[in-house]
Amino acid sequence: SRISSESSSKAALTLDRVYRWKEIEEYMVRLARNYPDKVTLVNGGTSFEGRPINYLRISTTNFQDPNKPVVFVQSLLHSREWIGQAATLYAIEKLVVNNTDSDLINDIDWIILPTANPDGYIYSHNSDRFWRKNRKTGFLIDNRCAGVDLNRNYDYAWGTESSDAVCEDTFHGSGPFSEPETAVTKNILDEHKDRIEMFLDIHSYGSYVLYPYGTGELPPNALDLNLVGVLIGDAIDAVKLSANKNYTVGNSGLLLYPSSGGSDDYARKVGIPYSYCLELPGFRGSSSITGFLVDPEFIAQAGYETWEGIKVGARYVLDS
Ligand code: ING
Ligand code: ZN
Repeated sequence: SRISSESSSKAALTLDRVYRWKEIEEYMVRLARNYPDKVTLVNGGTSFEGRPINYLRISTTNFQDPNKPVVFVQSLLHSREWIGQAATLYAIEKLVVNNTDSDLINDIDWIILPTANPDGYIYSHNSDRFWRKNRKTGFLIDNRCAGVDLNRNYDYAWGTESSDAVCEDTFHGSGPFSEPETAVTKNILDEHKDRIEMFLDIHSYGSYVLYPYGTGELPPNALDLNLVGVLIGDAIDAVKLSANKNYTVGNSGLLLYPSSGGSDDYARKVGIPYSYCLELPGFRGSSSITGFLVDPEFIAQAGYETWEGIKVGARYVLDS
C-alpha cells in the first residue's frame, strides 16, 4: 500500500518495551519529520565504531530564544542500564506527541540524547548483556580488553578516582574526553552552557538522586542541589510502585562511592547549576548484577515515574 504505517501513525512508540538502537534512530527521524515546528534531529558526533550519535532538540522557538532555560537529559551512557531508555523516551513522548504540560514545552527548550553510547548498547544486546563501557579497542597494554568507562572519562578530577587498567569496568581512558561519545556531551554542554539550567544523566540502578562531585567535594550550591534533588526524589516516590524502595538523595562520592570524571561533575564544573545522575530502580529491587535486567512490567512505570521527577526539577528551574 502507498500509505505506510510510518506516515499514518504520527510517530508514537509504545512505552512498554526496550527498543534497539536502530529503532530509536528511526523514531527520532520520524519525529523530526512529523513535528518540524517542535523537533530538530541533530548529529552530535560519531561513535568509536562509526555510528552517528544523534539527539533531539525540542523547542517551540527553534532554540533561538536566549531567555529560555534548557534542560538536557541523556541515557544509556552505560550500555547495560537499559531501563534508562524508558525515561528519555517517555520524556520525548510527553513533550512532543502527547503534551499535557504546555509550560514545559513552551517555556523550556530540551535536549534529549537517548543513546549516549550506541556501540556499547548494541554490544549489550548482541554479545554481553552486562557490558557497561564503550567499545574502544587498540590499547597498547591489555589490548585483549576493550572499552572505556564513559562516566569516568569527563574532565573533572580525571583519573584520580578511577582505574587505569583497560580490563576494568571503571577504566578512565587515555585522557579526559579521549572518547568520541563523551565529546558529544561536552560539545552540547559547552555550546549551550549559558542556557542549560539542568543536566540529568539517567543511569541504573539503586533509586538514587546523585549530585556532584564524585570526589566527595561539595559544589557551592550543594544545599540547593540537595533540596531540588529531594523534590525530584519525592515526586517519583509519590507515584512509585510499592515494591520499589524510596529514592535516596545525596552527593555521589559520599553516598555511594568515590569517583572522578563523571558527566554530572563536568556539567556542574562548567556552570550548570542543577546537575544530577539519576539511578533508576533495579530489577525487582535486586542488589546484584541482575539489577540491570529489565522487568517488562516496570518499563512504562519507569518512564512515567521518572517523568514526574523531571517535571518537578524542570519547573523548579523555570521558577527560579
Ligand atoms: N552509577 C554511577 C557510576 O558511574 C556515579 C555512579 C554517579 C558516579 C555520578 C559518578 C558520578 O558508577 C552507575 N550505576 O553507573
Ligand atoms: Zn551507570
